[in-house]
Amino acid sequence: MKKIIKYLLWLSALGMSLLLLWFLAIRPWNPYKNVTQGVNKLIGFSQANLSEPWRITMTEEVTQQAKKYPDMRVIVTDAVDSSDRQVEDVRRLLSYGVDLLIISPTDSRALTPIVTEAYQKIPVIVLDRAVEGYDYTLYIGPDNQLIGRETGRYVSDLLGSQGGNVWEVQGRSGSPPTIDRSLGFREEIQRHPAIKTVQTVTADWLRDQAEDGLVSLFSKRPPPDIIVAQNDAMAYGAILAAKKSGVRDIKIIGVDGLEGANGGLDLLRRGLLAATFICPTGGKEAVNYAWDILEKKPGIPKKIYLRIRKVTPDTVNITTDPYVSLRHPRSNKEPIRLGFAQVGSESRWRITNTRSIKDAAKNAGIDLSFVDGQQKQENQIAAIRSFIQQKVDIIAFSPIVETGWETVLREAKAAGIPVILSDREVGIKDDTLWATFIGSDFLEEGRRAARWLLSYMKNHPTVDGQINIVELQGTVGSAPAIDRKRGFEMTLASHPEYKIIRSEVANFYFDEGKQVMRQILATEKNRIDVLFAHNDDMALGAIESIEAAGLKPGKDVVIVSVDAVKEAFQAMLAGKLNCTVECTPLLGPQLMKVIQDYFDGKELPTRIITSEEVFPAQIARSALPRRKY
Ligand code: GYE
Repeated sequence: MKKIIKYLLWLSALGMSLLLLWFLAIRPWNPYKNVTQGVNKLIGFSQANLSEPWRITMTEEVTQQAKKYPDMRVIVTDAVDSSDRQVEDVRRLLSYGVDLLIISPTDSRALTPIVTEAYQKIPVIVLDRAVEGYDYTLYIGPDNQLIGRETGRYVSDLLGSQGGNVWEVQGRSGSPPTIDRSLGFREEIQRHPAIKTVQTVTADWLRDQAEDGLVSLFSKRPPPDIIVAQNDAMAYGAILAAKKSGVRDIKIIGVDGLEGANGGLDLLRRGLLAATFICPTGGKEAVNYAWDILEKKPGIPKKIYLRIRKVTPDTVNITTDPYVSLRHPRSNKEPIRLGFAQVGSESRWRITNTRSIKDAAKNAGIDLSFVDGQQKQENQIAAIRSFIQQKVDIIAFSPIVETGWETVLREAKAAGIPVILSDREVGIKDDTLWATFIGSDFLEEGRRAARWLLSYMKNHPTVDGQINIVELQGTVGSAPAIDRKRGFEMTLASHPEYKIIRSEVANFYFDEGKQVMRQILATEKNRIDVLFAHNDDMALGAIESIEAAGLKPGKDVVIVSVDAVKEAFQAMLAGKLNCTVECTPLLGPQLMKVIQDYFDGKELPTRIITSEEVFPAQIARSALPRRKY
């Protein structure tokens, strides 16, 4: 009997421990279980490391901002700069049941797969270092190429026409900020042949590594005129190295612009730095958007590029947003008065865009003065001038072309009226002339059209392997025409069998698309394999001419276009169009949100890029019911 009882006790103990093990296996231990009980918005924040001052500031911003939201909690993990560790961190956060993930990757390539996995389950905000592809809800970060270009511009200002030598201190090699800042810097420097970048040092964003690397370089090479460091920590390393090596009269430039001892602003005030670029961490914005996303607010963009600002010894004590000081007081009672100068009504896209802006202004209680520029830049300029005279609170416009706006934008700034660029950008370097840009990444749209074509033609080869392309361009000098063409050509550049045999302008119009295609068919009829149209309207017009010429659109001629309007889906269902790349015209709600954010005193990012997809014909039927335009 005793033996049976002993045996049963053993058995139940074994059973209990197996149950416990199984339970722990299926529900890993969650140390935050009690503090997150009943919390509606549980955010997981996976940070790359907590050793860099900039990342410590980012994490503080996230935790502080979250406290402003009643039922939001944030769990922070520190990957101590290990990608493997960070992948584990994300897995653990997912197992805790977080509602949204914010991640600042250690390494873009290494973290892309786990970010894609998380994105299939919950919304994901990627902060600072981008991941590859588009499997995330929102990316927030600085425009690193812009930082590089701005640094290059300041170096050329400092050195003047006689030029000089520059050393570049780079962050971790292969990381997107390192690549993009260097790309932008060299793009700018190469415009000044007298300036030579004679040395590059890699210092992984760390002060010590920069200091050691530069001390050894100073012992071997004559010192340069300027050292450009890709963050302030490395710039501080350069300052210490110069001191140690007895090097004087050298100018050092950094990036980040943090407060605190030996932070960029402190080094500036002590006259040790020639300049730095305030680079917001995005922590605050990430939490604000996490809230909006979990509240299912409309108009969540795909990318937000935060505004950077150059700070020099003369400007280190001036306030932040250049527009803050210009904003004239408003009594809360009056509705915000917005002046909007539209391009015209050239396409289905444009007509939808106009409706979206008018409806959103009404819904937001914003008093809208709307002018249709009828495809003429002078009409838009005249409209902006009349808005300035009417002393509206804010102006927004869709620049028909990239150039010719500097004068009128300076007039608006002088009048203290902020300007928002909607849909299209201007080709002006001085980004203090507008408060922000909202619209699409046209370069990426061109790349997407070409990527789709490459994958499609693999399964639909031409007889001779050559692929002859006809391109219908939008308005000459307009941002979408310039960048869609560049993105398309960039992606096909390494495929010599793809040839653009004719490229003609049809100004985004249906009729012009039809007419120009008819002219092209007259001479090129049997040589055309593909039509790339910069918008659906021109493609739909061209389809009629292709049919009239006795060819089958979508079969004899493969057609890819941009916008993704409803009529393009119908053409795909009819087998006459093969693919359309989305470019959303529904910018109204985002524009009104940005205007309200502005008058709520929030600092606006430099660029807000909308979220978009690609629609090949085979998914047109399932996608059509969800289409809003
Ligand atoms: O693609 C086209 C419209 O600026 C993105 O302009 C817009 C373009 C759009 O005419 O249909």
